[in-house]
Amino acid sequence: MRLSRYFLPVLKETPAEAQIVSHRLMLRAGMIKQASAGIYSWLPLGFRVLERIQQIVHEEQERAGHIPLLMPTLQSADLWRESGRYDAYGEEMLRIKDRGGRDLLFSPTAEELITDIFRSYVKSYKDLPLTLYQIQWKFRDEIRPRFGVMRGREFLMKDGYNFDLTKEAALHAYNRHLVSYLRTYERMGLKAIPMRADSGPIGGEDTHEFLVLAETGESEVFYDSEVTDLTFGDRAINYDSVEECAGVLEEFTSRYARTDETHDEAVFSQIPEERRRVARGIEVGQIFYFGTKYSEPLGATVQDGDGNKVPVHMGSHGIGVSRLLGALIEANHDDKGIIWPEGVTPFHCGIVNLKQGDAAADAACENLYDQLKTAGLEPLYDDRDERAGAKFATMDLIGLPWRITVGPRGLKNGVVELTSRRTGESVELAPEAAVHQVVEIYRKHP
Ligand code: P5A
Repeated sequence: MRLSRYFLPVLKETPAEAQIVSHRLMLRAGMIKQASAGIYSWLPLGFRVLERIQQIVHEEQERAGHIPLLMPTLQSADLWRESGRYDAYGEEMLRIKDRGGRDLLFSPTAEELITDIFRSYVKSYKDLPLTLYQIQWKFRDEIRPRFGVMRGREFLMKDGYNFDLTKEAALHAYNRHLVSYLRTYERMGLKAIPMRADSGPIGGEDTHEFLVLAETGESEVFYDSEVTDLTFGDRAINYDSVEECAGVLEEFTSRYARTDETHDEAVFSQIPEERRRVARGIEVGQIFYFGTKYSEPLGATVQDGDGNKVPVHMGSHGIGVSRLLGALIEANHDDKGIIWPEGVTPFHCGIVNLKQGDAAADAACENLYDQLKTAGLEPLYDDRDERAGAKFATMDLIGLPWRITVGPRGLKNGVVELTSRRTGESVELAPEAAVHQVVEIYRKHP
């Protein structure tokens, strides 16, 4: 992409309404624009990151054997009356009437609708296990939408639902989701810690939230510092193996890590004092096992091996896709702007032309641009007729992890400069070597 032809409405001023750094930077970097309270338009740069996050979520879900589909945002109230949640959900549910006076609602979650799909088609245990998921907009009429996309009213969620014959099989699905979520967040360059939580209006006893530690997080959390040392890494996992998935769950959840809703001071105080931590976190996902809470009232049954009709065991599993942008920026920024991890960056590499209109500089930039694109990367070339300082400020603000700077002086010596946004360190290289280095870096972040 050439910046001169892109739509990147960066702001010079710090928006007064934004209280936390991620919200400020998303507005300043021209990623989002508030449409009304808690509802945002996704401008091109923000939309790109949103898409990259979705791509990682899809890849990791499919790797775990989960199947994507898409359900509507507007749902009939009747289905929610069947489960008993139409009244129970309260003020957070946006209720709508159509012209025929029928009650609709904007889906805050989709346990009812997916259960209706399931009961319409699946009749035998032989079709199990089954996990279906979507990435779709949700609406929750939060009392206090705030912090930009972090607590929106309209927000993008990955929501998945597992259907299993037995409780044991459904708990395997729970563990499988835990593993796939660990991988998903790590690929984005985020450390998200599973913590025992409360299930709220979704229901069930077994539930973990995934929290990214951040001072601006809305949840108070209590944990054993040893949990922050754990990483999943690139180990191979067989998602069909009950033992392997249970082993990962054990490894990642046996130490104390809880949100304030489930915190138990008596248990916490038994951890050696130097390992006890009280902090704040951003909830970027949550997994649930709730058994037959929806399958029973909605009649989602299958025939088991003995020919008996039994309600299926279910769980649901959510990732806060749009909230993740806020969490990523809270965890990756400095006073100049955002610092995207390679896994989610909107463009792989910036190209800054220090002297637009200089024949040698222009030609070298065009060459770099073509070579990066040929290698399958997406560069952002700042080809505007602007001062170098302004170009650097824009690149630092939007946070591309790598920048190649091209100027007539360097070119006379046959070099350009490759700079890491994170460390600020630069190296001088021949243009082809700079391209090679960037390509190598991204080979590790497919
Ligand atoms: C699991 C999937 C559920 O709704 N039903 C389907 C279950 N879980 S949840 O924890 O309530 O939501 C899943 C994730 O969505 C994000 N989230 C939000 N993001 C932005 N703004 C909001 N107002 C908001 N509410 C929830 C969180 O990341 C949450 O973990």
